[in-house]
Order: sequence, then structure tokens, then C-alpha cells
Amino acid sequence: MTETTHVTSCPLNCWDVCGLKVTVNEGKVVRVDGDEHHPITKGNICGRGRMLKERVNAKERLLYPLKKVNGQFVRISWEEALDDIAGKMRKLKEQFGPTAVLHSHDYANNGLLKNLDRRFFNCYGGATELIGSLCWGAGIEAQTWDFGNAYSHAPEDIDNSRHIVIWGRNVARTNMHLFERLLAAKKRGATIVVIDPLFGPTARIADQYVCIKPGMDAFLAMGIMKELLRLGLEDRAFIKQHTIGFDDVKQLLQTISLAEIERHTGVSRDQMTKLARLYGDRPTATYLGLGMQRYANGGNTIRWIDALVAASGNVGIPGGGANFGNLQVGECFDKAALTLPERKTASRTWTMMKQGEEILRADDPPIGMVIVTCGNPLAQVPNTNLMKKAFASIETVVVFEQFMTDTAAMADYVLPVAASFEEEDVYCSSMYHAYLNYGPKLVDPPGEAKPDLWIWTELAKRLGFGDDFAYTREQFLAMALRPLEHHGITLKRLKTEHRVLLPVEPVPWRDRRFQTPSGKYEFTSTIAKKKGMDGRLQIMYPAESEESNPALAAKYPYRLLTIHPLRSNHSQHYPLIPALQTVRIEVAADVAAAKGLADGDRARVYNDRGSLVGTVKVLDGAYPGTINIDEGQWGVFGGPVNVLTSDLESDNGCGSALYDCLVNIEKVTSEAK
Ligand SMILES: Nc1nc2c(c(=O)[nH]1)N[C@H]1C(S)=C(S)[C@@H](COP(=O)(O)OP(=O)(O)OC[C@H]3O[C@@H](n4cnc5c(=O)[nH]c(N)nc54)[C@H](O)[C@@H]3O)O[C@H]1N2
Ligand SMILES: Nc1nc2c(c(=O)[nH]1)N[C@H]1C(S)=C(S)[C@@H](COP(=O)(O)OP(=O)(O)OC[C@H]3O[C@@H](n4cnc5c(=O)[nH]c(N)nc54)[C@H](O)[C@@H]3O)O[C@H]1N2
Ligand code: SF4
Ligand SMILES: [Mo]
Repeated sequence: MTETTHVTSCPLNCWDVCGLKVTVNEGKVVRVDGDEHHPITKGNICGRGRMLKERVNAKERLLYPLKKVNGQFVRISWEEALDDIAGKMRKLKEQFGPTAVLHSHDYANNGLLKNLDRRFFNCYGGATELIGSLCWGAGIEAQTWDFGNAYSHAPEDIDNSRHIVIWGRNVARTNMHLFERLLAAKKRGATIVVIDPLFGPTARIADQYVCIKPGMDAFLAMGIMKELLRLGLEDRAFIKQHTIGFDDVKQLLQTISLAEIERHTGVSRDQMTKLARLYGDRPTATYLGLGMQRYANGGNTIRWIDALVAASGNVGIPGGGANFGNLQVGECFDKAALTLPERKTASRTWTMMKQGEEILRADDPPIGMVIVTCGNPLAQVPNTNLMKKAFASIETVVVFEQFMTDTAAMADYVLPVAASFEEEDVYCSSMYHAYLNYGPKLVDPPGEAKPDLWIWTELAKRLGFGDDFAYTREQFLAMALRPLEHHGITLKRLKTEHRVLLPVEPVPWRDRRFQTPSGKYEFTSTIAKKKGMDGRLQIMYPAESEESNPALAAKYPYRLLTIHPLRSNHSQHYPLIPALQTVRIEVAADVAAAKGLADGDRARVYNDRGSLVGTVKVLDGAYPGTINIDEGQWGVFGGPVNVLTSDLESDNGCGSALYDCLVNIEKVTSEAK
């Protein structure tokens, strides 16, 4: 048979949503390359995308439905698996109502049809659902309070920026096509600033690197704002005509001195003055990452950075923006047509962060079953030891998976699902660019693995709402794309052109019409006030810090970051890359000196929640007292790092505090076998 090459999309949860070219031979994926015709990603892809070939072909793929009997998995038929699960769901609903079933999920796959999970649970009558986000929840809510929504500028708009501030985004590692644009911007003379506690490859290309104490970015924004006002560089016309609450900001700024801010952030007054001049010399673009909002004060931090961008007149102008997420992309589709929210009759919601605690506490009704899709919560949700206890307490754990992850290993039923290139879908993300990529089905799933949608359909039939799933994938896609028809965007066009640009505003808020209740940019938030909160910007510290909890800081003096791995998308690539299968503990130079640690030493990192052993690597240029362990490691390889992290929610209730974590570290001289 001859090879054929097809244009498709990377489905992984990532800023970039690259266009791919996938070569197939004899029903197998034999090569994954970049699609040079994709307008944003232009043929360049990362190793994680390239390794989708190894992932789909891996010998470790799950091939058959499994049921745990006396602690061991045994192969069962799909009939038996589906009948058992549907039977238990029916019983739970009769006895307790539909919220006795928990749907635990994340966003492992950017396919639009992955939203059909919600259709299933809505038609079932509801379920206990998870709200908020481990990933970016604090920042999205913060921007919703400030602007009324979270919108970013189009990638090309960076060409209009005089200065570019990369604030807590690990661009070289997580957002490679923004990194390419940064290199080009630097070449044409734009200034690049990187604000991050860790000195990495993005900082290496910066004109100014600001090494900040973790969790203290709001203070830096305050310091820059104080200098901006002292130098008279604020945009008075914008503040006057298009904002509310600036007097509250000025008042609060008077209560804190630059000396205090220097002490809190580790950033010098000179650097703040320089940054104030740069923000005043418009247009300055700010690219916020997710780093500094994964703290108990994360929402307030993003709001202070937004406030700085707004006060300096960098909102709604080409080359500016407080670029965080781009929810315009997701708003293009008719998600209600896919998910049928009106079918829900009962509802209970918990935040993503608190699922462990809530499972253990729930009694009205208790959780009788959890169904896990597109996620690996026992590695990725904070406080793993609590999560394990919670999952162990549930009578029936069902996991739809491709691999035997830490979560699947705990399941009572594991249902094998299709992976990349094994099902038709369309792909986009509300993170960076606004292209929608078409992804045809290129190969069959191995063994008896099935698409998630097939499983929902079979369960729906058994539970009496099969009619709601009696549509083809194309029909479902057409439902979701309907609002785009009057822009000339149809599935047919997508199939021929491979990708289309969604109708989004490239320079959000250009018309100065904000989606807040007042229609203005809100330094003091009406939405927050309506929720019973103060609404003004605050002075706030991370929860695990010398300032908030000195006793804890005395016991656990080091700050633990757990950033995203370079070579893996969260936990997904670890089983494929032997070099990744150890825990690497990166420590700032002062930590190494204090604890007598050198590269290659074994060490144990611990706090009251858990402990982890790994191999030390000393970091250059990291903020003193900082330790990093990349997230995503599997239990069998010594992970996950979330045994150490806290399940606290962010200040605005919607995000995680994954990086708000104090630990101690000790050298390990002999390891128990
Ligand atoms: N290689 C790779 N790429 C990915 C992913 C992956 O798993 N692997 N995941 C994708 C997903 S789902 C997401 S959400 C994105 C995340 O994309 P990023 O936001 O770039 O990723 P993070 O790893 O969260 O890293 C954030 C950065 O914030 C810094 N940071 C931590 N705390 C602070 C702080 O208090 N202040 C400041 N200023 N900086 C801080 C960290 O040092 C790090 O450089 O990446 C996407 N891309
Ligand atoms: N400590 C720490 N923890 C973190 C983070 C951090 O920075 N530090 N980052 C957080 C962030 S930003 C995110 S987005 C989350 C990510 O959390 P998760 O999404 O839970 O992480 P993944 O490892 O990508 O796990 C996804 C699982 O879904 C499976 N999967 C892939 N495609 C499909 C599919 O089509 N159907 C089904 N049923 N399953 C599929 C994969 O095999 C994989 O096991 O992790 C969060 N956790
Ligand atoms: S993981 Fe991200 S950067 Fe890598 S190929 Fe996929 S979309 Fe592109
Ligand atoms: Mo994420």
C-alpha cells in the first residue's frame, strides 16, 4: 500500500493548536509533521506534537474494556461494561437523583465534539459537575470583573507593539509560536521584558529580566503604577472617559511605599521606574501567563496587572492589550445546541480544586459513581493523597482512557478510547489564535477502543435517551457551527480549506465598549460587589507565605513551583520518554548552598500534605528560596508532584493555588528499598 499524507490538527491542550500533516501507511500513522500552510503555525511543531505518532501506536494503549475483580483488571465485553455502568447509573438516579454521579474531567483534547459529554449528563438529568479551572480560572474571572470578558489580541498584532512584557508565561516552552514572534519583534527593535521567578530560555532573549518573588506580582504592578503616576505617564483621557474606580486605586497606592514593594517583590525601584516608562511609551503589549494566577491571591494579581495596562492606556489599541485567554474563540459556536442545558433537572456544582474534599463530605446525595473523561485527576488535581482517599471511597469509578494512568489504575471500569487521528472533529482553543482546524479520521482505533462519543451514545441508548445521540459526527459539528454560517464558515468549507479564521475582533475593546455592568473598564468591580465581595483591588499575599502564615513559613521555608514540562503535555508523554521517568528537583542556588545539595544528589521535598524523592539540579538565576518540580509525573516513576500542592481556591473562587505551596527539602543519603 502507498503512503498518504493528510492535513489535520494537533488536538493537545496547548496555546498553539498547530496545523499538522500526518502520513498514514497500511492503516497506521507513520509520520507527524507541521503543516506549512497553516497561517499561524507555519509548519513548525514541537516534540509533543511529533510524538503523537508514538502515542497513538504505543504498545501501552488500552485495547479492551476492563473491570476490576478482586483487585485485578479482567477483560470484559463492551456489552457487559455498558450494561453494568448504565444499570448502576439507573439505580443511583432512582435512589438519590442524578447528582449522585460525579463527572470529573479536564480539557485533554481540544475537539469541539468533546463537549458532548455535557449533552450526555444533561440528558441524564444532571450530575455533580465541576466548575472553575485548575488551569486559568482565577485569571479568567479577574478579567471578567475588569473588562467584562477575557479577550486577547490576534497573534499578528504583536507587530504593532513597541514593547512586549511577558509576565509569568513560559513562552519558549509552552507557546512556541509566540516565541517565534518574540524573536522577530526583537529583531525589528521592540523591547522585550520577562517577569518570572525562574530564569529560562524566554528570559534569555529579554532586554530586561525581572526576577520576582513568587506570588508577589500584584505588588510589582502597584510599584510600576506608582511610578507611572509620579511621572505623569498615565492615560488621563482613557481613565476619565472609559473607566470607573480609579480613585480607589489611587487611595490604595498611597497606603504602600516603594520601599515596601521592593522588599515584597525583590525588584528594585530602578526596574519599576524603567517599567513605568515602558508602559507609558505606548503601545506596550502584555502577555500574561498562567503562572502568577495559581495562587490564593491570583485573581487580585491579574486584576492589578490589568489595571496597569488600562491606566497606561494600553487597552483597545493595536500593539497593546492584557493578553491572557481569548474566549472570543469559544463564543463562536452554538454550544447549547450540542449540550442541551435545558434538559438538566438537577444540579450540584463543586470547584475543580475541591473535588476530593467534596466527595468525602457529600451526603445529600453521596457520590455513588464518578465518570472520568479527558483528564488524569489523580496526577493533575492538587492534594493527590486526599484525592486518592476520595476516589477510594466511591463505589464505582469509571475512567475513559487511552493509557493505564494513575487514575485509570484506581478504576473499577476502564473504557478504552480513541486517540488523535482516530476520530473526526474540529479543533481550536480559546488561548491564543482564532483558527479552527479540521481533523479528519485517519486511522481506526486499535483493539476495541472506541471514540468517547460512541460510549456516550451506547450509554444513552441504555438509559432511555438514545434519540438525543442519534446523529452523525457531521450532524453534531453542523449544529455547533450554525452561528458561523452567515460568516460563510461551514463544515464543507473547513474540509476543503483545512482551517478557517473565526470571526473575532483582532484588537479587543477597540470600541471602548466593555462588557462590564457599567460598560466601562472597572478598576472597582460591580460583578464582584454583586457577588458580595469588596470589588476594589486589594493588598493580598499568597496563603502559604511569611506574611500570611509565619508559623508555616518557619517550618517550610521554601516556595515550590510545579510548572509545565517541556517534553510532555502534562502527564501524557511521560510513559513514552524514558529520560523523563524520574523526578527532577530544581533548586535555587541559595537552597542548594543551605542544604548542601549539588547536581545529581538525591533529595526529599516535603510538607504536611506529602513528600517526594528526586534528583537535584541547581538552577541559575532563580529567585532565592525557590524550588521547581515539573508537573505531570506518573506514580510508577516517583510522582506526582501534586502530593505536595494545596487544594485551596483562588481569591475569586474560580482558580487553583497550585503554585502557592511551601515545602522543606533534605538530602537523602540512603533510600529504603
Ligand atoms: N511543553 C508544554 N507546553 C504546554 C503545556 C504542557 O503541559 N507542556 N500545557 C499547556 C497548558 S494546558 C497551559 S495552561 C499552558 C500554560 O502556559 P504557561 O503559563 O506558560 O505555563 P506554566 O508552566 O504554568 O508556567 C508559567 C510561568 O510562570 C512562572 N511563574 C510561576 N509563579 C510565578 C509568579 O508568581 N510570578 C510570575 N511572574 N511568574 C510565575 C513560571 O516560572 C513559569 O515560567 O501551557 C500549554 N503548553
Ligand atoms: N502541580 C500542577 N498541577 C497542574 C498544573 C500545574 O501547572 N502544576 N497544571 C494544571 C493545568 S494548566 C491543566 S490544563 C491540568 C491538566 O490536567 P489533565 O487534563 O488531567 O492532564 P493530562 O495529563 O493531559 O491528562 C489528560 C488525560 O486524558 C487522556 N485523554 C487524552 N485525550 C482524550 C480523549 O479524547 N478522551 C478521553 N476520554 N481521554 C483522553 C490522556 O490519555 C490523559 O491521561 O493540570 C493541572 N495540574
Ligand atoms: S503540543 Fe502545542 S506546540 Fe506542540 S504541536 Fe501540539 S499544538 Fe503545536
Ligand atoms: Mo492548562
